[in-house]
Amino acid sequence: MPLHFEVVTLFPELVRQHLRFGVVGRALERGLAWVGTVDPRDFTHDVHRTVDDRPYGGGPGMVMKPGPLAAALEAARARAPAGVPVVYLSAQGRPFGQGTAARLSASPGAVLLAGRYEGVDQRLVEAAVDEEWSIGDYVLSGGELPALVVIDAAVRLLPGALGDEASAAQESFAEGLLDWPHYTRPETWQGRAVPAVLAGGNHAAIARWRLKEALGRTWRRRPELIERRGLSEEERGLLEEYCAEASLAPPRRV
Ligand code: 9D3
Repeated sequence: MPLHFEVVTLFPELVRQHLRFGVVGRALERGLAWVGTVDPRDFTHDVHRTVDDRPYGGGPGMVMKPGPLAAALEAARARAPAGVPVVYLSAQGRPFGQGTAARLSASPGAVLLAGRYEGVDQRLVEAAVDEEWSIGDYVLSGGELPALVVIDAAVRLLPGALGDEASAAQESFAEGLLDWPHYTRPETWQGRAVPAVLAGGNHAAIARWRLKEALGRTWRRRPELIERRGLSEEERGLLEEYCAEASLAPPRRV
C-alpha cells in the first residue's frame, strides 16, 4: 500500500501545487505515495461557509471552529488506511526531526491537520488529535508549509523515491553529519581551484576527504550533532586531523 497522507487545509490548492514537482511529484506519479486534501469549508452549513470565529476571552485574531474541522478530519480518516494518526501541525508541537520522518516513512501514513489564524479550538485538539508536531522555533502563518515539509521528508525516504545509488550511499556513509562540500566543472572558476584530491581518481582518498570534511564542518557548525551521534575510532582520527590543520580544539574523548 502506498504511503498515504490526507491533509486537512483551507488551502488545498497550495498543497496540491507544491506536490507536482521534483522527487515527491515523481513518487506520487509512480504510486509510491498518495496525498489527498480535505477542505473544512466543504463541511460548513451556512451560506458564508464559516470556518473561524472570535476567541473566547477576547484578543486579536480568529480561531478555527471545531465543528467543520471534526467533520473534515472524519472524512480524511475514512479515506486513509485504518489506524493512521491525526497529526496537528502547530508551533506548540514536539520537534519534527529525521527520526520522526523515518518512522513515518515506514508507516501507513497520517492525517495532517494544517491550521490557519491563531490556531484551532482546543476541544477539537483534545477530541481528535493524536500528535502535535512543530517544524522549528520560528513563527509561520499556517500549517500548510509544515505539512508539506513532513510529506517531503517522509516520501523521499521511500524505497525507490530517490534512485537506488543515492539512497544506498546515504544510509551508511557520513550519517548524522552535515554534508561535505560539492564541486563541479570547471576545474578552476574565478581563480578558485577544485580541491586536488577530487580531481585525481583515487576513490579511497576521495571517500576519506569527504568524511573528514563532513566531520570538520559538523564539529564547527553543529557540535551538538557530534556529541549526540558519537564517533568511531576512524572518524575521531579524521576529525583530530581536521582540527589540527584548522587550529581548532578537537572534541574531548568521553
Ligand atoms: C500569539 C502568537 N501567535 C501568532 C504570532 C501564535 C501563532 C499562531 C499561529 C504562531 C504560529 C501560527 C501558525 N503556525 C503554524 O501553524 C505552525 C508552525 C509554526 O508557526 N512554526 C513552526 N512549526 C509550525 S507547525 C504549524
